[in-house]
Amino acid sequence: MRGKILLLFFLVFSMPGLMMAESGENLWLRYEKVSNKVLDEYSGLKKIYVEESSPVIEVAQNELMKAIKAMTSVDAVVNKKLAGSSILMGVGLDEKINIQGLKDRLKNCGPEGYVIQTIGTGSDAQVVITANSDAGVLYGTFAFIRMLQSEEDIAAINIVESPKYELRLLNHWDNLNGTVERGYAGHSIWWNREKIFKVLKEHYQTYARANASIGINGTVLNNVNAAPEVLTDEYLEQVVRFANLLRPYNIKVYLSVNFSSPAVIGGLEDSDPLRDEVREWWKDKVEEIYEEIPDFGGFLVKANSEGQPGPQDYGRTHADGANMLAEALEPYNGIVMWRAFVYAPSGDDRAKQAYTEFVPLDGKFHENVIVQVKNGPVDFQPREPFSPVFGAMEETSLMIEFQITQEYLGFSNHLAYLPTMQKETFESDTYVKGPGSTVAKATDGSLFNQKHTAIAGVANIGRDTNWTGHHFAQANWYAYGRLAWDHTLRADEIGQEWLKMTFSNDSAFIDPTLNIMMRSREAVVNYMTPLGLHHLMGWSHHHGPEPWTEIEGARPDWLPKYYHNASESGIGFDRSESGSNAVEQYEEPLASMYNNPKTCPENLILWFHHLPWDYTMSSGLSLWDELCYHYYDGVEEVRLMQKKWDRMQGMIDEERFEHVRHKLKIQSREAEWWRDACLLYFQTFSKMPIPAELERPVHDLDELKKIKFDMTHHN
Ligand code: BDP
Repeated sequence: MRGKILLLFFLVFSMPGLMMAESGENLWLRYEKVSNKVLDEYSGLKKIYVEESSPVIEVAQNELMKAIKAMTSVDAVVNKKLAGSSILMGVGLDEKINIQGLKDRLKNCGPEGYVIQTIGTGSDAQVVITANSDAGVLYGTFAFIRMLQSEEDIAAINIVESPKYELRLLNHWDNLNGTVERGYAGHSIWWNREKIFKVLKEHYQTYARANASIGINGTVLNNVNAAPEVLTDEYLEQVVRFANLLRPYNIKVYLSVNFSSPAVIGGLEDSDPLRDEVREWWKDKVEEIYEEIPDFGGFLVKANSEGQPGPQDYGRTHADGANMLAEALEPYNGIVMWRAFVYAPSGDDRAKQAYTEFVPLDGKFHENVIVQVKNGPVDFQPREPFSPVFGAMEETSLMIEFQITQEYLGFSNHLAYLPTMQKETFESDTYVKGPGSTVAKATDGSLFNQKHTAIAGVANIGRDTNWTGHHFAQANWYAYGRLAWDHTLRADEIGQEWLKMTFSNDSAFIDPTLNIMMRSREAVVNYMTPLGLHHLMGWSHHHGPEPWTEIEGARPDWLPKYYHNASESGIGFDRSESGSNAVEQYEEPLASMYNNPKTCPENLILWFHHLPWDYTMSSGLSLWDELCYHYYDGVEEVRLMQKKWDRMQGMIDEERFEHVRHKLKIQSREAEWWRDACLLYFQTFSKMPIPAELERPVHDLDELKKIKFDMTHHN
């Protein structure tokens, strides 16, 4: 009997990936043992030849050795000779080995791309990982490791890759006091940490490795609502340390700066960008930074937006402000990322304001300025049309900003796989240069001759052990990086990669789980803001539903009623010609298509139109009934997600399984909360019944209105 128990114990704990409790701290870099299926083949990876070492190459080499050891138990060694090595890595290999076409392939992979190629066969086979730069070798190495993790066949690899965007950044909205604006995974990993380096070095290395593995090459360390103090010695000292730590991973650091810094910390009278003294102050500050961080990336600026100071405070334009900083950074090849997320209290439709303020400035920005535009015209909603600024500024480098942290999609409580949403934006056709002028092409340099191409994602990273609060939120970090590298990748293929590395290579696990992920974002849209509704969230926390909220003294365009306009006459924001005419900012045929409710895509219909409750939808249902079905579908989908997930028990470690199960339970409850709050509230205007075949709401409207959302558990 005892023997049997021991055997069982042995079997359970020797099975790769099963049962061992996992916290998620290693992200997708777990390096589980590969299965017997590929072990033989992979065990041949014994000798590594490295052409010219450097700190970056050393990182790549160490990672590879560590991964091979963990996955195959082989202690790979560095071989001084090219001949007989199983892996050849480094820059300049094309000079040493004769592979037909390699030089041409290297020409196609730009400064940070790579070539991975197998030469020879059988026991003589060699894997070559080469590039035009050390960074390219680093990315190629991680790509190769990813293949091993996914148990891909490595007998005949032939890959040429190059990133679509030059600068691939994370934006951390981290405050110097250690809190994270819109962060739901604990406090800041950067600021207000006691023994910053000694204890946390490994932690930072995981951060750096994870980002390098997906091609992130820049990180903004502090909140766009920037404290001027970040530019004081006290904080710059820390920035220097972070820069040193991240450099071998090819990650540059950037800072968000407060436009009033010259006045606030420099003691100047004001921060007028056209005053010499102010310009000098910035030049000196920039020089000071570059003395310590020669590869400093540059500045991110939120100006004249939501109360932040900016050039308009002095009657100057965004271009005046951006160009002043650009001049200071230019000698060092630094970049200014100037955000277009602006909205003045002018009373004009908020969705129009970025375009109204920025498009007239096209061509006026210096070459090292990139205008950073949120994916949609309002604010990271579960579904928005693309921002009409994309494609409208041909003479300016434009970059897209996505939000990875789920400010409006259920925080770290809801499973919402975001690439399906991001792909929707990338693939939206702006028509600015005729059909096929997608947002991706309008930003990656293929449509316009942008000086710089870049992309930013607002990070969902915090001090939680699993980094992102929800295990599945790690997928959004991972996928953002993969899409920043190549926006043509499909959301499902990225999801599959991530699942394999993060959980298991077993298709019995992957297929249903991928299905959960792929349907999750639409579920959130349905139970929160279907048919183009938006911003129905509580006005400050942005979590639960508060379509009814009225706050004395608050800006109307911060409140849900401004957006949904529900009344007895109907619901929706009229942005057609007869309303705010936001449709006009889009190129034809989009402008006409959006302008007419009959041709407007129904998933955006209430974004562009105010329609009566009995308006007939393409399904033949009334708008009210259609709305009800969408809200109910959203809830049903989450229940289905729960059922599918429950069946995964035993296929992965219990710890992560239970954690996700618990989160899904919360999501399911909150989906009902959303559905009931919105429908019961809108019903007070529509005065129409919820279709009889649907279950009855589980809440009471008056009770729901009393819920006071408590943010303290979410930060
Ligand atoms: C909004 C957030 C706010 C940010 C702002 C921004 O609610 O916290 O400061 O975006 O992007 O979504 O600047």
